[in-house]
Order: sequence, then structure tokens, then C-alpha cells
Amino acid sequence: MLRSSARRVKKVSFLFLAFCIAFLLAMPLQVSAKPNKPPKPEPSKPGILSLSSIAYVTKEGRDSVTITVIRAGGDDGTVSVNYCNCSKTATAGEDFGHVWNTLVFGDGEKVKSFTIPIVNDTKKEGEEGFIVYLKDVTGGATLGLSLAYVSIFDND
Ligand SMILES: [Ca+2]
Ligand SMILES: [Ca+2]
Repeated sequence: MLRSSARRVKKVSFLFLAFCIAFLLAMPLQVSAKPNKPPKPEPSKPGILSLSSIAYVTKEGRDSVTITVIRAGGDDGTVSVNYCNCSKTATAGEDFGHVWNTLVFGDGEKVKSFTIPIVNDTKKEGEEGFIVYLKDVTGGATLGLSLAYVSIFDND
């Protein structure tokens, strides 16, 4: 009687032990079967950078003209664009100041601007102009309207 119950206890504890071992062995398998994959990120939209206008107008006697660059179609991450200007009928150094720099849009920023100095000369002259343009975008952004004409009206 005692012997058989002792045997039974042994059998039960053996089964329990076997169950525990099987459970412990299966655990890492269960963990590795479900790897913690990070959620797929939303596709990033760095946006399109464009000049706010194809033509700007200013006149002698104003210190500078402000050029605005707009970021549309997304504002994810930091992006940048280089800008510069060059002579057309107006001459750099005589009618306006040459500029060449980088605009940096931080994450979420949609509008940036820069200024170009205008020279107030004393020459009697007609309307003159120069070109301003954007180039070399970074951060995955693309270029929209990248070239504009700036007219300077004479005040002499
Ligand atoms: Ca001039
Ligand atoms: Ca003038």
C-alpha cells in the first residue's frame, strides 16, 4: 500500500518535473517566435522647397529685398537648401549685394527667408534686375520653383 503510493508520488513528481522542463525549453522558443519588431515608421515627407514668387520688386532707397522660401508637401526632419544671386541687368556690388548661403529648415518648419542688400546709387538709370536661385537641397527634400527675377526701380 505504502509502496504503491510512494511510487505514485514518484510518478507524479516525475511528470511534474518533465512538464517543468518542457515548459522551460518551450519558453525561449516562444520568445524567439515573436521577435519584438519595431512598428514600421510612417513614410517621411521632407517636402518641396520653393521660392514664394517668380518675380520680386524693390527699389533703390530700400535697404534690402526679402526673399521667402516655402516648404510644402511635408515638413519631416531637417532639410536645407543653398541660395545665391547673380547679375542680370543689375550689377552685383553696384546695384545689389551678392549673397550665397544656406537656409536650414528644422523639423516642422515651413517658412524661411533671407535678405539681399540693395545699393542706393545716384546714377539715373532704368529698371534693372538680377536673378536669385535655390540649389543643392538636402534631407530628402526636393526643389520646386527655384529661380526668380528681382527688379530694382531707380529713384534718381
Ligand atoms: Ca542702380
Ligand atoms: Ca540709381
